[in-house]
Formats: sequence, C-alpha cells, structure tokens
Amino acid sequence: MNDFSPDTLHLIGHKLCPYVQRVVIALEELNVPYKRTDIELENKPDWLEQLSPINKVPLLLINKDQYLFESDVICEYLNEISSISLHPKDPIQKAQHRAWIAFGSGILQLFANLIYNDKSEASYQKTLQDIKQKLSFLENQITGSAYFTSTCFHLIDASYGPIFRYVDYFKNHLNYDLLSNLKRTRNWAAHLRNRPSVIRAVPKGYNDQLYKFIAQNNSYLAQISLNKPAL
Ligand SMILES: N[C@@H](CCC(=O)N[C@@H](CS)C(=O)NCC(=O)O)C(=O)O
Repeated sequence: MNDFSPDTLHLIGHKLCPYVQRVVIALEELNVPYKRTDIELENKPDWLEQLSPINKVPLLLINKDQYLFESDVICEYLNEISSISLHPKDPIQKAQHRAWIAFGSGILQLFANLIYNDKSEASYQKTLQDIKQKLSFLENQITGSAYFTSTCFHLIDASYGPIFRYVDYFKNHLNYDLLSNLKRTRNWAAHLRNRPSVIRAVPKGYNDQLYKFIAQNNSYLAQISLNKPAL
C-alpha cells in the first residue's frame, strides 16, 4: 500500500461492514479528517494481510509505518488524539461504556452468524433468541434518553449505530421486530438512525445493497430474505 498521504488518516474499509461504520462514525463525530478506501472482501488485496494480522477491515493507516486494526481499538485511538472526548470522564462510567461496547461486539458476532453461518431454521432461531436476550439486557441498562445513558453522543453510540441497522433490516425486510417490548432501546435506535455521522457511514442505497449481500450467502437468513421482495 503506497498510496499514503502523511497528513490524512486513511481508513481501509468495506462498503457494508458494521465495524468500519463504527470507525467512520467516530471519525465524523470527532471531526478528524480522513480518507476512505473500500475494498472487496472476496478479492482482498495482498497488502491487507501484511498490514493486518487478522486480514480484516477496518484497518487504519496512520503513517508510513504505523497501522491499527480492530475497530474498538481504532475508535479509542481516535478519541485519544482528539481535543474532545466521546467517553464519560468518570472512570467507572468510562469502564462501563467500554464493557457495553464489548457486549455490542458480541451482538454483531451473532448477526454475522445469522448472515453467514446458521444454515438451519433451528440454529437461526437459536441465534435470534440469543440476540433478543442481549437486547433485553441492554434495555434494562439504558435510561430512555436519546443516547446510551444521556442526551450526549458517546463512543458507545458509535458502536450501536451499525447494530441497529441490522435490527432495521429484520423489521423492514422480514417484518420481524427485534425491539418489540423494548421501548427505551427503540427510542435510542431512532435517534441513532437520524444522526448525520451514522447516515454518512454507509453508501446511498445501503438497504438494497445489504439485502443483496445477505441474499447471496448460503444461510437460512439468505433463503428467507430471498422469499421476500427487495425493498
Ligand atoms: N474484530 C474486528 C472484526 C472486523 C471484521 O470482522 N471485519 C470483516 C468485515 S465486516 C472482515 O474484514 N472480514 C473479512 C474476512 O473475515 O475475511 C473489528 O472489530 O475490527
């Protein structure tokens, strides 16, 4: 990768990746200038593995010799180099936010299982129940304000914006509401859906692209998605 400009952070991403969205949301909220290049995951460039031992996006190129992988670590780094902080000041609250960010990564992993791995209806239903259980834990954690615990946007909100996009997919495409009975989480998701940074993290036509991306897999979710018309 030699297309490197020393003044601007360079994010290597994928147009639909939820982990990349987290980083874009943090960059936008922190007002950090950056350049974004999306790659094809079916046809990864050779240099990706040389720069990232996990061979995944997001990857943040910082300068000619320094790179970061893992979305939560990248977001923490961006927060630290910025003049404002998107974490609470109080150490225990900050640690709690980090714990719930890790919890959100677990939810994203479950959605990845639905998209790629769960081939039978039984395993699909089991994963869906696991997601619902995690979302119920969240509901009991939040206060009902616009964002996670307050009216201010924090780094944790950057983590959940992409999760609620998947929730929206189930509601809008499959008519399945993962947030039924979760009033506070519904309110939080609605605020995140309208946040400009969250909107900017994905391309125009995202919903249609996500549908096509899901439908091309060999999973139970792909099958049932194909049985519904594209939105
Ligand atoms: N734990 C990583 C997960 C990143 C991840 O799973 N990225 C996916 C795209 S959404 C990827 O690059 N997959 C390529 C592959 O697994 O080969 C993070 O938080 O950055």
